[in-house]
Order: sequence, then C-alpha cells, then structure tokens
Amino acid sequence: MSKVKMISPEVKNVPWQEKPEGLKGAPIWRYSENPIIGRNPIEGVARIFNSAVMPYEDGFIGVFRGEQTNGIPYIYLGRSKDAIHWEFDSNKIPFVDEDGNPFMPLYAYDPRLVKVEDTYYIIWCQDFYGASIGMAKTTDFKTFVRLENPFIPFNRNAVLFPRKVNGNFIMLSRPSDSGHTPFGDIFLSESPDMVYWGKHRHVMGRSSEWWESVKIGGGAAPIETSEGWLLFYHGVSGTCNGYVYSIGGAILDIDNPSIVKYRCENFLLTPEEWYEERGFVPNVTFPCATIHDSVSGKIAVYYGCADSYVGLAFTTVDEIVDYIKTHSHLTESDTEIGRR
Ligand code: BMA
Repeated sequence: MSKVKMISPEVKNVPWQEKPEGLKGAPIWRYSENPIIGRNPIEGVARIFNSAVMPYEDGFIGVFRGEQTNGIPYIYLGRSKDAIHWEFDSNKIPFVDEDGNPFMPLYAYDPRLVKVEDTYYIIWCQDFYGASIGMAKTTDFKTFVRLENPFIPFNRNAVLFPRKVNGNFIMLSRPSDSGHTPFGDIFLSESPDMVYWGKHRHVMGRSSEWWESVKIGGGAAPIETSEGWLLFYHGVSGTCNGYVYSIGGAILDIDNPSIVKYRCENFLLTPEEWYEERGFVPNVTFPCATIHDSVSGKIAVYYGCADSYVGLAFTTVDEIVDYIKTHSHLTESDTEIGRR
C-alpha cells in the first residue's frame, strides 16, 4: 500500500522490476532488458520511439510513432499482453473525418493516448501550415475519428489530462516554431467539448537548471494523486554538440493545474545507456506515457530513446513524490496563474 494515493484504477499486471541494489539517489530505474522495441519492428518502418501505451481489456494497447523507411513518421497501433512485448498492425492507423472519409495527415508523430470518461483520445503533432497538434478519438480501436485541431500553429507537444477539471477537458501544450525550437514553456488550455479551447494559462517555464534551460514540454498524461497531478515531462539542455533531452518531474495543483506545487530541480533520468546516447538523434530520453497501479503504487514510465527505440523505467508513487518534494525549487514563473 502506498502512502501517496493514485486516483486511478488498479492495474494488477503493471510491468515491474525491483530497484537494483546500490542504485543510490536515483528515483527511477531502467528495465534491465531495455530497449523493449528495437529497430525495424514493422516492414517499412525503421524505428519506433516516443510512443504511448495504456491498459486495455485484459492486456495493453498503444499508439506508436513509426518512422517509415522513407523517413516520414506515422502512428501505428500495437497490442501486448505484458506491456513489454508488442505486436503491431502492419498499416498505419486509418483515421477518418467526422463524415467517415479517410483522413491521413502529411505526417504524424509523438502520439499520446489518454482515456477520458468512455473515450480514448490520441493527440499528436502534424502539419497544419507548420507543426501543429492533431487529435482523434476512438471507443473501440477500430474506428478513429479525427477531431478539430485544438490550436493554431506552431505547437508540437500536447498532453491531455485523464479527467475533466472543473467541468472542462484540460490540455498541456508547448507553443513552438516550425523548426527545432530553441525556446519553449508549458501552457495549459481548457475546453468544454474538445473543439473550442481557451482560458490559456502559463504553467511552467524552462528554468535556470542547466538540464532544462532551453525548453521543456509535457510528457506522460498527468497522474492524479493525493498530492496533486504528477507530471513527467521533458527538459532540454543545449550543448555544443546539440540538444540533450532528460526526464523531469513536477506536481501540479489538483483543482488549478496551472499552479505548480513542486518542481524537481534535478532531472529524474538523463541519457546514459547506449540506446539513449546512440541512435538517429543521440542523447534523447522522451517520456510519453505511464502505466500505474493505484493499489501497489507502482509506476512504469515509457520513453523514447535517441529517436530510435522505446525504453521502460520504473518507480513508485511514494518514491517519486518524495524525491520531487525533497528537491523542489519553484520560480516566480511556476506559480503565476497566467497573465490575462
Ligand atoms: C523534438 C521532437 C521529438 C524528438 C526530439 C529529439 O523536437 O520532435 O519527437 O524526440 O525533438 O529529436
């Protein structure tokens, strides 16, 4: 039984490995068999990474960023019994518009998968006169209906909350440029209907900590806990050899998630294994989902590695919340509720 409560279903078959002996200080530990998805996983797809998974029926389901052999990313559906070994559909997800006509964006990447009430939402980055957010919904993982784009360009990083707050859907996003964006803070927007988005608020900015001094962006769908919304996000540092993407952690106010209660000044995980440091884009750890069990307090974090692989790491809600609180450092830009 955990001290901190996660307000979410029990997931008995959450993937899990105990923390290795002697791993001092680190609040998250990697799965020893990482990466869980290697190169060329589907015919015509060179790499799968930055992907989101969740429990479904008696197993798990996920939406995967598949980089085709022509270099263009699309989203593929995958299923698993244990959330470690995955089987993928050989074709990309066939989105349709609200009239049932085929809709396929020019490209689609970094999908998130979030269930709100009885509907599963997929949120990703696609072209709309530059990088923008695309969305679709499904209730059966057979028909995927494209929704209106929530935001105008440019924006490439959106994460939906798993329940409405004060009656509205809540989405984090990171406005950007159309290129490799040398800046970026996390903002929050609300919607009564998943069509019209407003009440935009600033949540948190890139910080003075070196590991996240260039830009930050939402990661996994926030986990509701008795301490607030637990958010795993990515933070980017600029080096003379390019960007380095690490995983960070914060806890947002439960009723007003634009307020940051705690924000960890240390990264939780940074590239250091071969599959994180070496690949199509070296030095990237990019969280997109968690699977978590409210009874045991176990959390499995899914993250893209070096734009080439999917990795899995573990923590518990007690350990991660304690670590974030112990190492919390807030700045003025984390606590404002947004300039009107
Ligand atoms: C970001 C996104 C991610 C990617 C990262 C590192 O801008 O495009 O998909 O993992 O760059 O290349």
